[in-house]
Amino acid sequence: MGASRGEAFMLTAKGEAMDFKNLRVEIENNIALVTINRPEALNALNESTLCELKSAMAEFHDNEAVQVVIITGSGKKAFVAGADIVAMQQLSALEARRFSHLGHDLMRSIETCAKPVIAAVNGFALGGGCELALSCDIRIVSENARFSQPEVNLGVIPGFGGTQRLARLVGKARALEMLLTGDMIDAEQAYQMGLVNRVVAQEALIETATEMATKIVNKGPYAVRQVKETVRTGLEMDLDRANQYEAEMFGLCFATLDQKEGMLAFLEKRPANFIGH
Ligand code: DAK
Repeated sequence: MGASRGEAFMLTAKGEAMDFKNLRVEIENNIALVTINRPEALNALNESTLCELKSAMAEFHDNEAVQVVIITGSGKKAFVAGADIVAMQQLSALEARRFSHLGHDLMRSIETCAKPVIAAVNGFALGGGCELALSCDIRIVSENARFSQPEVNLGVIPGFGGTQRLARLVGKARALEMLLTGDMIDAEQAYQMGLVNRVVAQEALIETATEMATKIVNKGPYAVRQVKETVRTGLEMDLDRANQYEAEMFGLCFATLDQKEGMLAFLEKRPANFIGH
């Protein structure tokens, strides 16, 4: 695998080129930086962008050259200004359901991707853009980031999981306030309510996301995968079953060479050389 920064395509684990119309994918030091690139529509998500993101996530899930994914938007104004209203305007009920399923599949593929996914939110994250950020594991945002679920202004409800993930992340009352009023909140408000992890200056956004990604890349890849999987799966269970699940996952770590290497390296006072299994 070998696409480098600046190339508008990536190579799959099988060495095939993946060309994207609406995305830039740059891979360096085991970090994939995905930039949604539809500046003329403030990076709004149309069907082909959703499909391209889904293909990219499927590839990252399997490709060992990618250990962390960062998703951002092109330009300085918008992460993603929503699902594409031009594309949605004429949808029939059946087509809208299909569009919604496509969005749901993408968001779930981000949430269940074996690699951590960081949203680097560089401006408006509205509607589908907010939902995209919500499906990521960590949200680092610039000071000009703005979040809202404005679907009620358009006579619809969120269709990519916003009614569910927002309430799970920030609680029912805060989620309902955003969903019912469609009001926009700024980066600081989003930070205060636990919607985002960190607020940084716009010029420092990708650098901060890359620093965090690098930190994660240097940990044991098997353990990183299991942390994400165990937190996600555990949150969908009651506490007793979740703790049981954690015990199973903890036990499995001791079947890996990474556990032996990690603990030996600590005792030998040297950095660990993890191999990912
Ligand atoms: N879709 C398509 N084009 C968009 C867009 C969007 N979401 N947002 C912006 N654009 C386009 C604008 O139309 C404009 O295009 P031109 O007129 O230049 O051709 C260009 O981007 C620049 O935008 P503005 O001129 O409006 O820029 P401003 O700085 O004045 O305003 C803004 C920026 C982000 C505040 C404004 O553009 C805005 O309010 N945009 C719409 C935001 C929004 O409502 N987003 C939520 C979309 S609804 C479902 C599936 C999914 C969903 C719901 C249901 N089912 C299938 C059931 C999800 C819904 C949404 O995401």
